[in-house]
Amino acid sequence: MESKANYRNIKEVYKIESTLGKGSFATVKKAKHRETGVRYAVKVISKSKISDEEKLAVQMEIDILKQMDHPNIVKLMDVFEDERHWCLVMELMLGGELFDEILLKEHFSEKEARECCRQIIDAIGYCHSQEIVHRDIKPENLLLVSKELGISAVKIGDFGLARLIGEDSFASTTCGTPGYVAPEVLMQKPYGNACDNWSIGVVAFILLSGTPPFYEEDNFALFEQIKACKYDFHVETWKDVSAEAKEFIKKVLVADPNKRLTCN
Ligand code: 3AM
Repeated sequence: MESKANYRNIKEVYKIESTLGKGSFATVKKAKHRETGVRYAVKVISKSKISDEEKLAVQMEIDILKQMDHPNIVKLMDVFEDERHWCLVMELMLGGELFDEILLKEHFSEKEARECCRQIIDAIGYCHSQEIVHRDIKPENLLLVSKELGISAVKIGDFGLARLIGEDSFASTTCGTPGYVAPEVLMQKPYGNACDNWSIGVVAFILLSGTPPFYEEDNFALFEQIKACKYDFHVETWKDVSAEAKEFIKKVLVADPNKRLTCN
């Protein structure tokens, strides 16, 4: 732990401006670098609101983000820490979450969906090459560069559940978000990075059709559907989508992680 005397004060370097949004234990604010005038997003995490275990998770997220250097991953520029907070200075994403764009537009052209998925696949392929598994790919964690570019310029914006795993090692914690979680994660067996590729398949399915592949009000029923890999292409919603796009989905939404397409 750094001594108090070593704490750098974020307000000396950045002018903190409006609030961009709030998460469960973090607030994201807009900030301007006092010397360069460049604007950033600052994620302020209050230490008092989280458990010791969650503090370790934040430290893990920071360590992983510091290591990441990819055009489709929101760049962590700097970290300030004092007794009460962590402040993560990140690239500012002005387009909001892919999630809100999906709610607004319902579905997208195949060209837009392809460009968006290509960028997510590039970013996740990079994570996997660095032995990092993200474990929570979903539209809420995918941020858009600007409103103008829409879904064709996307970056991964949150690494809260990411873990380091080598090629031969596995994670075992059941986590993620119900509709996007891979069958092997639900089966409580050790799993590898292919769980991210499944979630990319779910996102691709939603972008192409405007509907989720797996949906049940009740989580138990939803998990049974996912484990059985039970989804179909409704004729009406998929009628304008190419055979190649459906083929892609069929190769990614595969229950056996060893038979699933990899990012490569
Ligand atoms: O509260 P909402 O959902 O509007 O999109 C993120 C979320 O917005 C936003 O901050 C809120 C809490 O996570 N956010 C996160 N990282 C961001 C970034 N790098 C960001 N907004 C802009 N740039």
